[in-house]
Amino acid sequence: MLKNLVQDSNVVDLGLNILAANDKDAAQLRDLFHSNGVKVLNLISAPGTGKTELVVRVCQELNSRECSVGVVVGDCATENDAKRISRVCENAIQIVTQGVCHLEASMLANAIKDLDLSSLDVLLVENVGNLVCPSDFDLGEDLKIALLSVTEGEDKPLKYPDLFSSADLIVVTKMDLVEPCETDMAQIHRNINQINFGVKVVETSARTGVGIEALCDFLLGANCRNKVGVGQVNSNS
Ligand SMILES: Nc1nc2c(ncn2[C@@H]2O[C@H](COP(=O)(O)OP(=O)(O)OP(=O)(O)O)[C@@H](O)[C@H]2O)c(=O)[nH]1
Ligand SMILES: [Mg+2]
Repeated sequence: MLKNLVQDSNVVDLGLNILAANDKDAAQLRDLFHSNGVKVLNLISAPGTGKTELVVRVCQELNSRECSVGVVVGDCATENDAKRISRVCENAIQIVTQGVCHLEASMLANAIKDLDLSSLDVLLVENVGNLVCPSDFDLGEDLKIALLSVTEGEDKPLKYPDLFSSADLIVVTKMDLVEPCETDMAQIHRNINQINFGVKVVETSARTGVGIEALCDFLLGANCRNKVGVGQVNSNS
């Protein structure tokens, strides 16, 4: 029994050490992003929620507003997502985590080492598809964005409270599928509010384009720790 307890506390210590080391790396990244004036957005959701499709749409919208965008995307095993994104973004970098279920600040730092951050207005980070682990690992981002598709079930904010309660923004995806899936949108909003009262929610469909402009308006105008007034790129153009 005691042995088990000691083993358990060692595990806890190791976990805390990993998170503390990540927090240190993330603080350095945040300084780097701040000094280069780039707004960094960390997109987190279950596999298949529509992160990559949304990133593609957001890139297209931001390109049309003359914002300079970079993307870093994490995946356990493939480079598929970066290939998709590179059609609309010349700065698309894939991190293949070899099975690790989340991105860590050190992985992001390594991925962007050859990127000219000072030339970017926005850096989108698509995390590995997972509703649990990514939310523990700070990446030095300005906004943590949780995605929830209408196909996943209304209860996901309640089942994964760590992510949804710590998100600065929640993006509902695949709105074009509300009717065929008979999704109860009012219930989704009630569950989100229960877990993160008053959080900004944007409803989108990457398929139809619904909500993409509103999302980009929010992203550019949202309070930003790293750069004040990226939105001016839009309003002045
Ligand atoms: N109908 C519909 N399908 C969508 C939408 N967005 C994405 N999809 C589809 O959903 C599937 C998964 O989309 P992805 O963008 O690859 O999802 P993801 O969250 O990036 O997935 P992982 O990177 O594997 O975690 C693909 O078949 C997309 O075409 C949408 O708005 N509407
Ligand atoms: Mg993806």
